[in-house]
Amino acid sequence: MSCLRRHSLPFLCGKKMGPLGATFLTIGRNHFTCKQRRRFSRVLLLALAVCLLSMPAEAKYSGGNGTLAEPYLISTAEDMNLIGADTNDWDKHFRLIDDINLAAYTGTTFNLIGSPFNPFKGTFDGNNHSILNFSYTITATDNIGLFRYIEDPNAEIKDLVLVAPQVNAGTGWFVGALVGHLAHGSVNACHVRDGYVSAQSVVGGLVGENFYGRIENSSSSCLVGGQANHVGGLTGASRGRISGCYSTGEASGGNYVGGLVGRNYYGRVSDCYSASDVSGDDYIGGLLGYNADEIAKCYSVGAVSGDVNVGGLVGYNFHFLGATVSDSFWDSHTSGQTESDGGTPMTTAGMKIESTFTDAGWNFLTTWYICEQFNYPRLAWQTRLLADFVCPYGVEMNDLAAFVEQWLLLRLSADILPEDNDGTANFLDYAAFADAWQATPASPNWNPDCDIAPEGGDNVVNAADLLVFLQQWLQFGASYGDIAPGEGDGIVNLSDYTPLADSWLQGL
Ligand SMILES: [Ca+2]
Ligand SMILES: [Ca+2]
Ligand SMILES: [Ca+2]
Ligand SMILES: [Ca+2]
Repeated sequence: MSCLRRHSLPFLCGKKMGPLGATFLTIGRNHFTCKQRRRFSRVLLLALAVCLLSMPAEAKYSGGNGTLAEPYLISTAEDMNLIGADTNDWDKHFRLIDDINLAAYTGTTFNLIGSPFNPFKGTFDGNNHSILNFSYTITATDNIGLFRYIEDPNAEIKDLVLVAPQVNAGTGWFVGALVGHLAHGSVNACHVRDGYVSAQSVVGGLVGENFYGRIENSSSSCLVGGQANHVGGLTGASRGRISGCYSTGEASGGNYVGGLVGRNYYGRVSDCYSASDVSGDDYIGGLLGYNADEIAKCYSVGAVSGDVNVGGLVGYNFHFLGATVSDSFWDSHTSGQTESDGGTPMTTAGMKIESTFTDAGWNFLTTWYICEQFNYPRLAWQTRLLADFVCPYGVEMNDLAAFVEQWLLLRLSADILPEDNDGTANFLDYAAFADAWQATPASPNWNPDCDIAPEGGDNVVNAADLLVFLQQWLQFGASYGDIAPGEGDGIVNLSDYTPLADSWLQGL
């Protein structure tokens, strides 16, 4: 067969060519031998293949590639809604890089992430950002939450705030604002604020069911309602680990209702508290409705009401199975309950004294703190606002009064200790100063805070610094009031008033 006959389109030298290749070869046909053309066509095909392979894949989300090192970046509501649309991504890693608002999605329009048949196995790092207005309404489906179903020991949701989520799953089971069903994975430092969650059974403000997973350093401020059983401010039912968590708001349902957890089948609940009001029929407790394992170092203060097995802290504790409640308290006044199946009743005043808790082995160095006589204990991770200078918690009249006292005061350079300054130079500061005497940056006893003269320092602590120190001895200067700009500028004035006004009545 002659080359020219075989050359007739669309077959060219025995190979089927696309229109592009045909055009190139047509141009060259008068100048190349058939062998040359064949070689040329091979090179062209190879070049095309290389071109196609080297084209970047269609960009997904707002960047990243879904690995742990380079998680997919989520910066918009559309990005967030894409995760649930692609089951292939449910073992990938994600990071939120901006606050996002999901108000555009109502009913069932938002794509929930993970399913019982295809659980989410990846990680989602909220990066301390917020997701606002997540809402989902459905009449009768189980496992509902922003993440429907998580199942993997390494799956993790962390550092995320859900603001004003609204979830109503009708007669569905296993429902929480953040996670419906959490199997083996972990939820760490996640918070629900001003939420509403309603379903039939196993309902929690944060997580519906904790199934051998871990919930740590998280909180829920929610109205949580179950038409039937297993309702908790934080989680409806738990067979896992819960620590460093709290709930506020309201939990109401039929049986097994608790301010924090409706029913604890298995696992330890420790260093937690509930201020949620609780109501239901049977197995109703301020912290836990029904406990079958271990509760330690917890307290509750919410109002509790029910018919049978009602307790200020725990409604029913399954002693026969070895279930325990240790070093835990409830406010026998605010709860309206003098009885509990475990725990120690305490007056409101007693609940606001640190020694009540430290005597029971609570850790007020790293786990808890308290505004004694004003407030109940809080978890150490609940950082106080910058302008919350003095007790009680929150930016209120006492903070304003303290601030006014510091008005126009200068911060003393010799106020070295304590670290957050006490506004005066006294023996405490002198001790630090003496320790650093004659030091330079090369010395083991160097402390740059003691190099206070000349202004800006001269890398030695000597007589010039001592002179300034003595001038400030027992003087009164600014301490906590200097909170702006940045780390403070040495004087308490209008720029410090701004953050106070901005956070007024917050953190209470
Ligand atoms: Ca305060
Ligand atoms: Ca001082
Ligand atoms: Ca100096
Ligand atoms: Ca200032």
